[in-house]
Amino acid sequence: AEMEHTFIAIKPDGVQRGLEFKLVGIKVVVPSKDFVQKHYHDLKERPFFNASCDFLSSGPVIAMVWEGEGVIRYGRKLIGATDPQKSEPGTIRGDLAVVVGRNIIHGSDGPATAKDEINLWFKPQKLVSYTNNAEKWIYG
Ligand code: DAT
Ligand code: MG
Repeated sequence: AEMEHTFIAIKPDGVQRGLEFKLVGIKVVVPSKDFVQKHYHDLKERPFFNASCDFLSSGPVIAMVWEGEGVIRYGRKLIGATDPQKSEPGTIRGDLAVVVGRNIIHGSDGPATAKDEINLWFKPQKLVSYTNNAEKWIYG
């Protein structure tokens, strides 16, 4: 049987209903080892640096930029602790991962790293800037 592909798109109403944070960038990419060494540069003295870089460059990554007040801290809260064994139930790592070297998801740990990581992963013109229609009823 032939492998199928389907196109899925969130339509403007789904994007703008404003129930959560705003997704402003997304792509699927297989990053090179050289690239992920830049992503994890803060960890280069750590014993798990090389293994983490091998892992992150081992296949497709879905990279996203989310926007909103408190989104950095809230993103980390949803993701859970670095070690899935220490992540609360209900967090992504707590529910879906078992060991620290395979913790399935990354989130920037603060404003400075968020800025650096977004710059590394996305060209500015690939991020969208838009005003949610609901904001026009609040701010004019
Ligand atoms: P986080 O991804 O929660 O920001 P980190 O920045 O300290 O955690 O480390 C980056 C990744 O490196 C982490 O998601 C998984 C891996 N890692 C961290 N600590 C580790 C450890 N003690 N042993 C093995 N891998 C580890
Ligand atoms: Mg980190």
